[in-house]
Amino acid sequence: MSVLKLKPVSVSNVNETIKTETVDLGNGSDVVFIQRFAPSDQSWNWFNYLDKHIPWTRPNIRVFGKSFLQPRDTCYVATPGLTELSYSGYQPHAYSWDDYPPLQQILDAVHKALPGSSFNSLLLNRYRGGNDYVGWHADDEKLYGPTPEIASLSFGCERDFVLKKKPCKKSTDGSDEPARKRIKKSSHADQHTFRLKHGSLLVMRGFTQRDWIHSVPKRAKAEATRINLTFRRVL
Ligand SMILES: O=C(O)CCC(=O)C(=O)O
Repeated sequence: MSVLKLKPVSVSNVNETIKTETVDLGNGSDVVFIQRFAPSDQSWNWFNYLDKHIPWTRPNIRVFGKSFLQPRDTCYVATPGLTELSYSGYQPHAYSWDDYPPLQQILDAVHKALPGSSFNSLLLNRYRGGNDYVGWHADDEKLYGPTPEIASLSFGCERDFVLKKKPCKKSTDGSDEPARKRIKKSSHADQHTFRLKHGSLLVMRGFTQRDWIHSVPKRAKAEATRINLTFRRVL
């Protein structure tokens, strides 16, 4: 596990200056972490609205040829006309932003904090306790392009978000290391853990989906509900 080297900078949000930390993962990947993106009261209002009004579903998905109940609730919102999302044999219905007006308000706040961003789809996740989780994966679906910016907003129960470097592929000369690593040894850690607090925003950028996998593991002590909003841009 790494000791995070955080580079603090300040960006301007709606009315105030918020502290942003950037973790350079190496090779053109980084993570921006805003611990206090949304004030606590505002975040609880959003949590309560989403918990009650979103049409949560817990679909069956296919992993390694076997059918499983997805270990968290989900819902998908997207701008009309985009390529449809499909993962693990499941194609979610795309609801409209207009169906849930606070989502547009949240999207505007995220856009304001991340200049140049232009998200048009949102995957919502609800973890009803510590047994709910998301396993190791990368959001590397073709519809997001090679270097997607993915912004992940958390409400409710704190959970760990773990990023782990993808295992190296065997190269043609029998070495386990990719060529670019052999040329210049990397000083970057291979695993990072972020504690996702109520109202925090974590953004993965650059080649993070190509080179890293992430998960929110089970946590026996996480008894309460957590809601996560993951904004992406379908190209
Ligand atoms: O809940 C989270 O923080 C992560 C969700 C996630 O990895 C995903 O939806 O792909």
